[in-house]
Amino acid sequence: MISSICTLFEGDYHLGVGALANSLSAAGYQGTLWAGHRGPLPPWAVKAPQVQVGMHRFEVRDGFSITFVQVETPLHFAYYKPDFLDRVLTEFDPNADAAIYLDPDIIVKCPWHLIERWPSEGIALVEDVHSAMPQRHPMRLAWREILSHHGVSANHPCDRYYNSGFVGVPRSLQGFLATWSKAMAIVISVIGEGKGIKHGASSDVFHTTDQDALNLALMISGAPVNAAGSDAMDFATGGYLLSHAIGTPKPWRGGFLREALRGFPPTTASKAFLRNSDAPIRLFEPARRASLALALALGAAIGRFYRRA
Ligand SMILES: [Mn+2]
Repeated sequence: MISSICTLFEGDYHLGVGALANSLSAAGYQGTLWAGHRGPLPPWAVKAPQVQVGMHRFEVRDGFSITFVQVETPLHFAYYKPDFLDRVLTEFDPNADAAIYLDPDIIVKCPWHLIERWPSEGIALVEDVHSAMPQRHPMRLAWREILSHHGVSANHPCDRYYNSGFVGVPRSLQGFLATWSKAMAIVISVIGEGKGIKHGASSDVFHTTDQDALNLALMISGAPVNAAGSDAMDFATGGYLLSHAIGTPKPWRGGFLREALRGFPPTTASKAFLRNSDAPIRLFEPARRASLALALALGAAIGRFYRRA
């Protein structure tokens, strides 16, 4: 089974893309990472030759390259995920059996073959930090009511809530992407355009908007899910598949010491990022990397005796 992978980034999230690519390289990935972006190429890839209009190819190592795809959409990138996955299957890699989207703040920790077959005959997903969301959870009841006002029924039983940072879709379920986009359009019509990924309070009917839309799409479509637990993104201990640096500040911005003194020691995902920041793609000058590593070690030491409950 051939799974083609993609990500989306802008601004300094290119540092996350570089670390993701380094981790994919270590995992033994062969092929292309399709990286949609707004704005300039990353500083570490400025010399990447143009292969088509709006496309630049950067060789990570033998057999693995990143193709940067200039994306023209006014949408917040979180809202663009299903469209970009659809482009991978239709436009970029018509021979792939599946397309996998990974956020640029994710690191792959396991051998590639485990990820590659994950979307076989089901949507590949990881449970979110708070993953229990029973079928008749009050939020699901609210969602069903809003969808019914839009003439959409969402009665397929779901009892888990999934993270939208990693989504794998087999070609046989490509139609799921349209359902996700449609759910997104309904969410946007409710909360208004131009909003980021977090909206209002946790109790708002739509809070993590693109992710809520993903979970709505599962209720609408009844698509089979190939899920791993929240440990698979290092939200719980014992994970070995992926590491996801959710929230802020992102690990490439440092601040490990300051955060540790606020009671938030460096996360497993921050450590995974730094481990993958040097080869084959060198993301930082040695002095900068050393200072990040030192702050991370000190932050972790502080965290051994001082942390928020
Ligand atoms: Mn993320």
